[in-house]
Amino acid sequence: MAKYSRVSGSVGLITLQNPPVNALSAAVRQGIVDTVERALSDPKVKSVVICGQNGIFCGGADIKEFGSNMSGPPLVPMIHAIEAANKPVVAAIEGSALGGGLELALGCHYRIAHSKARLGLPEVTLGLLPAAGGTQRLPRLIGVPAALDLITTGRHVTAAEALQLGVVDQVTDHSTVDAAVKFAQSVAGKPLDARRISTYPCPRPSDLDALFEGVMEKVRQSARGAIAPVACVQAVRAAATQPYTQGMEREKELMATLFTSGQARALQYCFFAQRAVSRWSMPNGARWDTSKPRPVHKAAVIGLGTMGRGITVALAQTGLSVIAVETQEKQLMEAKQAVSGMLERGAKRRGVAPALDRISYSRDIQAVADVDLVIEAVFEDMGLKKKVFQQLASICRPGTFLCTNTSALDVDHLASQTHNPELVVGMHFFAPAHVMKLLEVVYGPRSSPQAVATAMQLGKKMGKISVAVGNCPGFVGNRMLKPYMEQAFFLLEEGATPELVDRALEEFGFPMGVFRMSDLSGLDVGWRVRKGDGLSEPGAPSGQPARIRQGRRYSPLGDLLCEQGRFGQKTGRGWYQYNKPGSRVARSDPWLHSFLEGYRARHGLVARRIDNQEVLERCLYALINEGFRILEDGIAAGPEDIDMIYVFGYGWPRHRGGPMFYAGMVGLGKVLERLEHYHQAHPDVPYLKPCSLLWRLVASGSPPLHKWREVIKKLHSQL
Ligand code: 3H9
Repeated sequence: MAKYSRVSGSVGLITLQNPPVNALSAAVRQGIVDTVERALSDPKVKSVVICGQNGIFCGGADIKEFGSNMSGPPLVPMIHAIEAANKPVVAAIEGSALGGGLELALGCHYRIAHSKARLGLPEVTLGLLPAAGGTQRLPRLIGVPAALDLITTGRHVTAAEALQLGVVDQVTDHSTVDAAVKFAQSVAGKPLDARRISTYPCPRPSDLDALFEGVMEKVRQSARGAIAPVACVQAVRAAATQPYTQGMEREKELMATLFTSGQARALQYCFFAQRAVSRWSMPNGARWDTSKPRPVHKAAVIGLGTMGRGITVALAQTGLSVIAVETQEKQLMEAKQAVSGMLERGAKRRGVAPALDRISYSRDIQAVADVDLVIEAVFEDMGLKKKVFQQLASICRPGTFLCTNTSALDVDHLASQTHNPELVVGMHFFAPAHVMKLLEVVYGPRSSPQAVATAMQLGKKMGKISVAVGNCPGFVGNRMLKPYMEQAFFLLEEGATPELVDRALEEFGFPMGVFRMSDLSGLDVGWRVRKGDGLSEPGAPSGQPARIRQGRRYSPLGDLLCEQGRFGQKTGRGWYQYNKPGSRVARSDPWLHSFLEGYRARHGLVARRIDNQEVLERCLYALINEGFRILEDGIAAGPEDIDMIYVFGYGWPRHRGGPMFYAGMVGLGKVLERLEHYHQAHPDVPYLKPCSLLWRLVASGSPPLHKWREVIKKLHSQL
């Protein structure tokens, strides 16, 4: 809806009303059409101001309407009518003007923004392009290179940058609506021809072809298979090379392709899923809306290795006081230097002062006695972590939340080392912890809802996508990674190369395939875990067949590489070779290929041709199958939780929505059929055996993802 009033005698004030972000729903669009008509036909009104209620101009088209039959007046003619008006129309931009919201403002004759406002055309992040004239008006207003940057990245700019670029005409620190009304009065009756952006010629850079080729190449590379950024470039090219009307036709045509694409569905699903995961629930019925978090002002980090340093930076940048504890003098000094460097670089990027004085360093764990929350980030060793938790239990004041940054160890076991297990949760950060967006908040059977709520809120404050998950080996992310990596190893045994597997996964959209990723994070990490699980034994296995462990197929390939000191990038050798230790450019390694051949020969394995499809099906469906098991076990509350963990923590391409969404897109029946096929071929691989929830969903007619929770509930009630 839109409210109409006349202010200061001669200004028609139109206020968009659709909380929380004044999205352009059918009712709002109708409201705008009606109120603009009213203002233009009222002889007392000499100029018009459009603003949004509750301090936000407009968050763009109503994304919820996209999946349904769209009704109501379309945006394009509505914006044209505003631009063609014979009275000046001024946009008063507070809060956000995004997507269709900014396009509406670009149709106005003037734009005045509050200094704290943010503007942008983020349609590309939803698998779309700005199709209400944004791709045609913005380049005409600010030039092709700047418009390409904003439209292909979807980034939001500050009011100051918008002013500098020429997107807005004025910025105010005071009431934007008052400033806009005053401004509207001052321009009443003035000619408007020079204010209609669609009539501007588009500035044509002299090196137009080279510019677009360069941008297109860059966009294709970073898009990793996403089609919207490419379409955005094509639309802006039309603005630069064709008259406005034809450019608009091209914009419409490109949007039509994007609008119905699976990628747009996936990206819009991610938009809502990203927000939905904050509405967490636990199997015992505890929920986000009935659990009150406790404020955290002062936190401590124990252990200043890579993870501890990143966590310290993230906490300090959030504005908390942090006590950073490291018992080794040398480590402490190194950490202090590294943390200060990270804070300084981050502050420089954001144009703020570094939060160096928020951190105090100590070698003595007693220093954490009066904090509100501790995050333990010592070496991943249960014995050591247990000791730290016992110490914390006796040092910290009552009520202190004790969190562990373990990536796989039993949170409940650690909780049992304390007098108050209800105060213990896992906070599983991802490296580098001050950069990566994902946080798994792991609750054990005894964690209190308040502890979970507090960790979730702290995560949100730190700018993380926090997902609450149950306690099991590997939690959600790493648990699903296991079958994925296992399949990749098996594919090598059967005839694939690391290059072939990685290429298939990278073409799918992962930034790195499994082997390049493993080289980056270090092969020794998994080796240590496998040793801990009793799977890997250095040297010859004692009497047991090399390729069977605990009654199931096992590949010792990773262990064999580690035994040779091939730990990946850090040693200059892993699944690939590198120029020198620490180098990042992976090169194919002939040694590795002959090693694989020798290995196959030793074990009587005959290499066969493996294609991309098999790589994707085996790796991804095994991972997805484990995702269904996680849902079945109640470790994740819903498929959105799993998907956001994979999108934000494991490089799953966002335009494919996450593994569970992807399974729905492929068709649950097909995933089931392929898993069955592969399980028949590899009966000694339990991860390939379709789990009962998948069977159940297929038997229930493969309902859409938002209905899975009902099937899961039924399954649980029958157990
Ligand atoms: C477009 O405009 C296409 C055009 O070119 C036209 C083509 C013809 N629609 O993020 P928050 C909901 S495409 C519907 O938590 P914040 C959101 O789901 C659109 N709902 O708040 C959430 O609901 P819930 C281009 C929307 O203050 C609630 O509002 N526009 C929309 O942290 C609060 O959201 C965009 O991509 C929407 N457009 O951030 C902008 N926007 O409470 C998307 C939000 O149930 N929006 N919701 O979970 C944003 O980036 C942020 O929401 C914004 C506010 C910065 C505005």
